[in-house]
Amino acid sequence: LMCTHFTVCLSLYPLLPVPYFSVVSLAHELCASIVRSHRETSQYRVEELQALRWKLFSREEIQTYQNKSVDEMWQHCAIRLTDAVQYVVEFAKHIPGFRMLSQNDQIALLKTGSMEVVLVRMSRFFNTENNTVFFDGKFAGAEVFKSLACGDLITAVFEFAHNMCALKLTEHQIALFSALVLINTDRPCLEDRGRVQRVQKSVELGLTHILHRDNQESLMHKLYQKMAELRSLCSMHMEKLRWFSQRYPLTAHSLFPPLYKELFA
Ligand code: CLR
Repeated sequence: LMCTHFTVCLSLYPLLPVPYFSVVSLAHELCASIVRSHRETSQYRVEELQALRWKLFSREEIQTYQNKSVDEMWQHCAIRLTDAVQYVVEFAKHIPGFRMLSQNDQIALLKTGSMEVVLVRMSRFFNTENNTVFFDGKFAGAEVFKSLACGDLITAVFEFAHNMCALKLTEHQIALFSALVLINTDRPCLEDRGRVQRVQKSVELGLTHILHRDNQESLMHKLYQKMAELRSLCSMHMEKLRWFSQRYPLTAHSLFPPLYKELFA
């Protein structure tokens, strides 16, 4: 195959008499790049996280987090989240077709999608046996985040992670699903929706391909449901952020990482 730009090939596919095998091999290559990009940007391998499961915060350590002031804890979490977002940006750059989009469209997709992908990725860092998440080097329960004063958001995020884990997705499936969450034509402020749609179609084809291969086509429907849940979680995050910025304008303005402000403010 002489074709290096997958999306062009896939969008031409209905017009050209392309043999079925070459469509499959394109989907296969697209999946391979997305899976590789996911692996290289996922910070920890699943086995590594599995091995760290026994590391839990002590009572004293939990107390220390709970005794932090609201703005201190927000700043701390904003830094951790921004770090995670940076890896998602790196992941996005290697989704075939993403870099062909205009700079504005890349930013528009990341602005709404990066937090959603962080939440998808959170399920890899989550232990359903005790409902804890890997945070600051150890596993933390929801109570660790008490001083953020947004218990409803934390409860919803933990519940989402728990339900995501119940789907028992493979690393391949998580990679393709993350790409689909990011490349979304429903996002506001897109300049060239048509081009985004072509990339989206190719990622969709890739996900369909691996679900078919894994004999789990029924997952597709559940994943679309998860996308709707992600949307409401992220609008809740934005709402909390607005609340916080009103109450603590100084912290929000001068102590949040620039990328966090740029993407969410
Ligand atoms: C998600 C997967 C990333 C690594 C990672 C880093 C930071 C973690 C995040 C994961 C999950 C969600 C998290 C976050 C830090 C704070 C945040 C635990 C594991 C909680 C939900 C608090 C959100 C607070 C906002 C309202 C500021 O690869």
